[in-house]
Amino acid sequence: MKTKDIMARLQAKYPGENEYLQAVQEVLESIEDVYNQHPEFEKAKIVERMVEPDRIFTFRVTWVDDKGEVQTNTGYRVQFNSAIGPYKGGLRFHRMVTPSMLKFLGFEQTFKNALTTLPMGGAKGGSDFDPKGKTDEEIMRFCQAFMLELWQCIGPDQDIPAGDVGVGGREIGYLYGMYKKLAREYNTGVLTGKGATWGGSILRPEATGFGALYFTENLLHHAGKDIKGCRVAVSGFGNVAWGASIKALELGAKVVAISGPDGVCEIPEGITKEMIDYMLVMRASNRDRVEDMATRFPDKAFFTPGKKAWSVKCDIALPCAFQNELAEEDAKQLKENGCWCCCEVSNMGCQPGAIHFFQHNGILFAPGKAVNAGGVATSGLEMTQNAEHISWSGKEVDEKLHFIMRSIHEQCVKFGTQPDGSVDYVKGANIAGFMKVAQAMLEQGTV
Ligand code: 2IT
Repeated sequence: MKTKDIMARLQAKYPGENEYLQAVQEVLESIEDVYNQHPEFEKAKIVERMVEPDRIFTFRVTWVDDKGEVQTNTGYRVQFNSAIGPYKGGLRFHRMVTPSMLKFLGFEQTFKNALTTLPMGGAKGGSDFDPKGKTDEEIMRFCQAFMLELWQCIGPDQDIPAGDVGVGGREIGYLYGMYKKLAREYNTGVLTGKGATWGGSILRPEATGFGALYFTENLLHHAGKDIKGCRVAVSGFGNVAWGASIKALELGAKVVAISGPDGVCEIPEGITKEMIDYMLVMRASNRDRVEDMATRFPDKAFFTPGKKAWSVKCDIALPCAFQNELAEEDAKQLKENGCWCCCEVSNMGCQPGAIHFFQHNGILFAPGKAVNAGGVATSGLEMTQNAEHISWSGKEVDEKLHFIMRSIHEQCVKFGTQPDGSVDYVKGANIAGFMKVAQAMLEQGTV
């Protein structure tokens, strides 16, 4: 297998699908050497099959806004790979959603889910619906219209969606309500991220952020460092940034920045519990503005329009917002400002140039598919609880999450340790995930 040849073919076949091509390139580069040591993979054309989704559903979603105007969006579900379990992955509602974005996310999800130690295949879905400025009623009507089509594609043993950007507990509630009505199935295991009183797992809302900090602790420990007292810059203020901020504070770090599409809020004395709670209010308002934090806490948070979180002095950078949010220039600025570690929490949050810069300048770096896997892993734990008709305590879920993140770190170290003793976490995560999926595909024959 030659990455160059496969990429040339995919570029010709899917011109302009930049996020998808970027995600595939990153994985193929990492696994090429290992792959070529396995002639049985080459014979079964594992890579050629793995880069193509199993299937993609595309559907029209029509709904009526508060003014009585008819609105039309496009909905998708990309079922990427089912080698190690039923399709699993979130739904993203964002105005920029395209098939390329969901293909990149479904592809990443396949490897991430393999790392969790749980039996889940990879999928992703969503819509170009823009939640910004929408009322609660509009969100509900959109979710119901979306499920009118989606319900036929999903099921607790086939495909289990969850949240992602623009989809949280509120949206999962509306989606599940409509699913029950259409399917006349009352199995809560068809969606994860549900409310705690109707099948949701305790700690699922926090799990992506908590897991990211547990992974960061493992990585720092391996490098002989400690998170206590570190200044942490977080991008975004959504569900993931919220969970990461809670745990960073709990572990004795100081969150000195959060950001939004409008700019950055610098918080010199570190974020407080009250401010973290306010992130939930900001998210529920659908205003998509981080400036609201500075308006609410004028003595603590200082807003600068148009700037990113990476302009604030920190030790550790945690991208928690969107793909490609951290460019090579940002990586350089972080280093100039003394940053020595970046754990990518968003999916593909760092551009390739930024990752190369970190790796060549002695900055510890770990990729999203390892760092953020605690979210989907806890979704897997939610599925188990639903299937057994039980619910675990927060303590039980947290212990399992700790174990899973430790195990993901160990897999990265196993497959990513370099001759000089340093760990290439990108290689480690990609090879570990790939080997598991490839082996399963091989054993299941040519399908
Ligand atoms: O990117 C992700 O891993 C998620 N959005 C969570 C997916 C899930 O099924 O919980």
